[in-house]
Amino acid sequence: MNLANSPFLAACRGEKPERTPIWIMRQAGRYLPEYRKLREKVDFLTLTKTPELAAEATMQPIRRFGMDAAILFSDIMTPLEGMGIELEFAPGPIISRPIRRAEDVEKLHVADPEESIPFVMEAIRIVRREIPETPLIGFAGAPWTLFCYLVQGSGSKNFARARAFLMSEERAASSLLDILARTVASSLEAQARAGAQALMIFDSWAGLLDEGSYRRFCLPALSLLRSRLQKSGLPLIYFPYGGAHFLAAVAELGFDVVGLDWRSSLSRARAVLGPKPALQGNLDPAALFAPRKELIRRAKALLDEARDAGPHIFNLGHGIERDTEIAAVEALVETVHSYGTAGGHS
Ligand code: 1CP
Repeated sequence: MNLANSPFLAACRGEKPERTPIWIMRQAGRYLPEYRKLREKVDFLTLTKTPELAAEATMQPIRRFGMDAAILFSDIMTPLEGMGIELEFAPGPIISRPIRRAEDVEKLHVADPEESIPFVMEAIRIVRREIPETPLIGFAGAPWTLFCYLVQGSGSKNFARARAFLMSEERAASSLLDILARTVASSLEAQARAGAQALMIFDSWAGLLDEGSYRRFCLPALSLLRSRLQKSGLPLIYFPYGGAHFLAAVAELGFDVVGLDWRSSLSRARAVLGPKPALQGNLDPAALFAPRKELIRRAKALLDEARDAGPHIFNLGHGIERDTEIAAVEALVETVHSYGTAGGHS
């Protein structure tokens, strides 16, 4: 098959593919026995920094389930070491010296990906060679989501310190978001040059902001990203987790694909976003723990709703949970592939 005609890339371009494509956020990970086996031998950072192993983890879910897109095995925090940040994983990211003052921001610089993360581009080249028939998604964290970890210092339920930094150090906060946007743009451009076919921006903590703060702090950084990446010619996917309350602002950014979490309604999102972007999502990851019949009923209901809501890429509404059963994922992929055809019910 010509890669450009793959259902995933067709949907990204806003066309109606012959069948609905599916991939799953965090599809490479601990619910897979073959991933756990890889992880027995090396820690997470080593895995992301060893191109052969990162490529292997990327391809595992493709081989097992025949997903319609691969996503590079890496992490949103990976490009930050090149900015002068010290980073560990336990298992989530830990920043040894969080950014707490305006002076801390002045010490940071925009990272050059070819210098600081060449292993990412090498992993992309290996995946391209090994599974040329499957489109590969390169990705990065959104500036605000990376800001959350850098200021808070680790994961958190509500990132109160990061939100407070926006209020107390407005100029330093904008400056940090700008450095992050430039670092992320360079990383995604390098991933595009190495052979990625689509680029995704994970804004996992966007939903913590009210619309005013989102517009004031996130829109400038995201429009910088969007205008730089438009030149790559690749489809851009933006996933504002928990962001249903500011989708009108997201609409102004003009991304090719918008990811939705499971609380959003596909048809309501379509009404706000207009006809252009493809919608990606948004089955509740918990549905994979429901009785098989209920899982399939929900997947079909989502496909039915999507049929009237324009181009659609099937996905979960957030990352797959680590104790998800393999058989449930198989049933989901099978359902989407057989039921999600352009022609309708089968
Ligand atoms: O122990 C392990 O094996 C490490 C666990 C792990 C994994 C498998 C981490 C640490 N990152 C990853 C891979 C990863 N992270 C991918 C790989 C590709 C795939 O989807 O298959 C991707 C896309 C990410 C992106 C990522 N990392 C996000 C955005 C997506 C989301 O879930 O919202 C975020 C927020 C992170 C930070 C992070 N890295 C790792 C963890 C456990 C976390 C979350 C920390 C927290 O709860 O705040």
